[in-house]
Amino acid sequence: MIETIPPEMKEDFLKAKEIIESSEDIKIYSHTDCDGISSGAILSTILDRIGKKHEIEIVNLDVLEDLPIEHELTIFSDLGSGQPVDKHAKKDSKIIILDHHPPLREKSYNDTVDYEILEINALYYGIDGSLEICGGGLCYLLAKEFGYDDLSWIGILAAVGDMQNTKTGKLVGMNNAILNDAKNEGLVKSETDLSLYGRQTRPLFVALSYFSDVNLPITNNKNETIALLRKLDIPRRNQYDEALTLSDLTMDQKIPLINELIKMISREVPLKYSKYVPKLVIADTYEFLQEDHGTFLRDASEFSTAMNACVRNNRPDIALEVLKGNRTTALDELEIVSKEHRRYLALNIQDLGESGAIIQMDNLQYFDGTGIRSNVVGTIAGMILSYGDWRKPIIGFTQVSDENTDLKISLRCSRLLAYDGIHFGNIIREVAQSLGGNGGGHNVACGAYIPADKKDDFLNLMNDKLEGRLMLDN
Ligand SMILES: [Mn+2]
Repeated sequence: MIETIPPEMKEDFLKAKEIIESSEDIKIYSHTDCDGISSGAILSTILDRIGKKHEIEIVNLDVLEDLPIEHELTIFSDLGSGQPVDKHAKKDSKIIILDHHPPLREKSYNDTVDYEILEINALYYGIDGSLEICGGGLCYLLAKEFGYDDLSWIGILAAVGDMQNTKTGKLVGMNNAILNDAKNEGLVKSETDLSLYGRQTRPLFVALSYFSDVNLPITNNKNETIALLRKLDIPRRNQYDEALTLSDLTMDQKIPLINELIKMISREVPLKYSKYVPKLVIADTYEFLQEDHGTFLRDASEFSTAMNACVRNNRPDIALEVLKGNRTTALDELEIVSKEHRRYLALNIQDLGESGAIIQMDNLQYFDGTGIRSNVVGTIAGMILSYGDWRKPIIGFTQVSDENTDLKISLRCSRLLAYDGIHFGNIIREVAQSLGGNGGGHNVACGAYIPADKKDDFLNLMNDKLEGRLMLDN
């Protein structure tokens, strides 16, 4: 794995810098997720600093198919490589693409067209776009060419939001190089530590109750988590008499908790999975040092959730302002959106958590999410996995939108299944494509779009495809 920018890539970043410097009318398109927002925020900050007027739009992939190219320079970040975005390019159009998804075009494509298209895709340089760098990382490397190393922390947020650290428990390759920049700038601290979601803002007994990679006695059971903490002599409140969070714990308090969790998980998992158990509770954590302690902004993972809440509630503008440092009103707005987002999720989970909502098949489980907004069905799938069987993936489906009757399908699973080598993103793509749809994504979190009448075929095909690939017995 490489941690220095390959010379050919460096050359392309310099070319991108020149194109930007020589353009006056610029449009940025970026993706509707944390990585896309981070990418857009970095690009927009570069353009602000060098005094270039620009527009930015955060879009879903489907708008890229027939996009008019109307500006002198159009920049695509965290998307564009997999779509024919230059379909309507004119003779004098300039296009830059910064992406880490599998590219449609060869690197030499620019030589075959009569406009300028500079595509910087991680894979062109032998860099793994699912593990070593994401959209935000690429945009940061461009920012670095302008001398803006202080934007490195956004590259870290992007990588965590894009789950680039899920499989390895840490950032590797170019992501690690970006992390080093962020450390040198004094912006990020990283530690190998007990890893639970909600490190800064969730009371520890609540954070523990959400553990769902394996169903434990403490899963969804706050009485049990409170009892566990009492047994380990860990208090409920911190030194300021606030609810104690993971970030308040000393290493001396964490070690017995880590050991207890590993013991508990090991009791539940098949022997074959034992070697992966420590990875479920120990991982590198990333803390933004310029943010206040005890806020969601301080922890990369919690910060990324807030960014996603904004885009899923059609308020990417708020997320962009927060990232660009214009926080006077944006933080208050973010608070409101996050609250509304949590309320919406809780409401739907309450309904689905009731018995009978999760239907079991041999190798998967699913729920009918009809009525749930399609852009949160994945989040909800992840949250109700703990009410189902962690040994199988969980699939939820709902109608794409009021106008589009196709089904949006989302899949989530325990990280143990991914550690064991299954890549659900690839499986779901294959199955969806065989039914006239499309899909893809990460190994533990992915999705697809299929025609509404193919729901049963989809479930049966997925179920067949997984036969013999899961560890269903102890
Ligand atoms: Mn991305």
